[in-house]
Amino acid sequence: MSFRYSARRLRYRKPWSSPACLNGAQPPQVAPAWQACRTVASTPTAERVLFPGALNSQFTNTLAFLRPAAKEAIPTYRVLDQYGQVLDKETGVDTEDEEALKLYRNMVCLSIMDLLMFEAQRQGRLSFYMVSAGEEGIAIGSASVLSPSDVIFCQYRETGVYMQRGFTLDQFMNQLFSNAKDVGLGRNMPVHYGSSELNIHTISSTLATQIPHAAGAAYALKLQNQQQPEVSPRIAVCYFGEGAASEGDFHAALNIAATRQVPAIFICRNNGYAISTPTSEQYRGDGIAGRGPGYGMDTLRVDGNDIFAVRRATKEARRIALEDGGKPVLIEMMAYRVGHHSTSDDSFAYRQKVEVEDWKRRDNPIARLRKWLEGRSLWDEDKERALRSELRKEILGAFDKAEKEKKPAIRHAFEGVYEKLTEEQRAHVEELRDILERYPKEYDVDQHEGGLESLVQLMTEER
Ligand SMILES: Cc1ncc(C[n+]2csc(CCOP(=O)(O)OP(=O)(O)O)c2C)c(N)n1
Ligand SMILES: [Mg+2]
Repeated sequence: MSFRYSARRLRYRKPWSSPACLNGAQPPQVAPAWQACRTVASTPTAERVLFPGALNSQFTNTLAFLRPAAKEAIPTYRVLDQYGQVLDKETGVDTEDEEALKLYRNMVCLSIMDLLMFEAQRQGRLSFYMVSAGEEGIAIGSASVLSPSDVIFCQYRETGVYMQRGFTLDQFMNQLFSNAKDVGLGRNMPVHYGSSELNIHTISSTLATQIPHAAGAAYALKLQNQQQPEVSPRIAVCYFGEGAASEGDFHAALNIAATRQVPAIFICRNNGYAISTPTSEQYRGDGIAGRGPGYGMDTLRVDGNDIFAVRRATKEARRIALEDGGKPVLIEMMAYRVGHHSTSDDSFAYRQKVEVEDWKRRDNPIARLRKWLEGRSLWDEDKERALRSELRKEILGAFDKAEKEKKPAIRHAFEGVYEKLTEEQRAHVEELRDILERYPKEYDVDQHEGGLESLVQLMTEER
């Protein structure tokens, strides 16, 4: 009975119903299988399976398991070789010289800021910091080809995305010092930046939570793009490490993004480590890119040390992501985490110094772009020295200003959760005020904007 029903359904379905298709001819090129066919089953004479769960699979009498280990690894896309030479002279580099110089400036700026802030943490002037060393090209290159209206979700090692989008040195420093000018009101730990003006969601330490958020945002954008055809379409872009891709959230997010066909790019930074855990202990497949086809996603692996490859890949991914109203794309960007995981980590406890030194010497996104610039006579040692000294001054200027600012008003610790303070919160405010008044030597409230007065104000305003 069910067979007859299925056969009848097949007759009405074009082009899946064509005898050529059922007899094992080339699969039709029209609508993707998931759109064309939902509840069909096979006929006894068919050479292809039309089960709802595995569409268009050919029958075979060869017992052959898929053996991924016997397959070639997914290739890694490059535009430049490690000497800064263009590999395909005909296609060349689609980045103007001016633009390349700006990208170089931002990468150098990020690397100097990283060195200074890492040192500042060691001096006890900051509580925490995370560097991007070796991964500057991924963040800066990808952000440089997105639309400013695209919505971005970062992990925590994408400071370059913020920098490329226009987050200023003052804004970085205000957040790092948790001062009164921090747009996050001092509520987050350092490097957990956020910017609604730049369409970048605030970073959360909890790994992988940003991935389903991005899939959901992309679904909202898909609807918005459909409903507002007069507005330039937008996509969601999500960054995460290969370690975060071991979380359940990664799988749930990519699957929902694929089944809903949302306009999103998922950018995995594969830097070889999740703190002390090497990739060899995270997965057995071909990296993170190897998972893309499993979700039915267009997928690419890119050399993250090559900023031109990163840019071209991201640009093309954005085009694909907007195809047919939405199509998620996965890109795995390969780089090596040159620095320690964070200021709380000493990576030489779990990896050899020589391994890091080797990578530093072998390949680096900044050195590679510099070689290309030098090859075009756009750069030299004098320019390098001048740029470094100028940037160092700018960063230290912002650093000094931010360090001198007051801390945020204490009232911000209570506000912004409920529209009005709850009774319990009011009791907490009173309790805190009492403690701060009783122990003035332990708690220097004057370093906070408004001192104790901000709590008094909060209680009177709320009445
Ligand atoms: C849910 C969760 N589990 C564990 C941690 C602790 N943790 C913080 S960063 C990190 C490693 C993440 O590695 P990866 O995603 O590869 O990013 P990378 O640091 O290499 O840039 C871990 C395990 C966390 N923050 N959240
Ligand atoms: Mg990692």
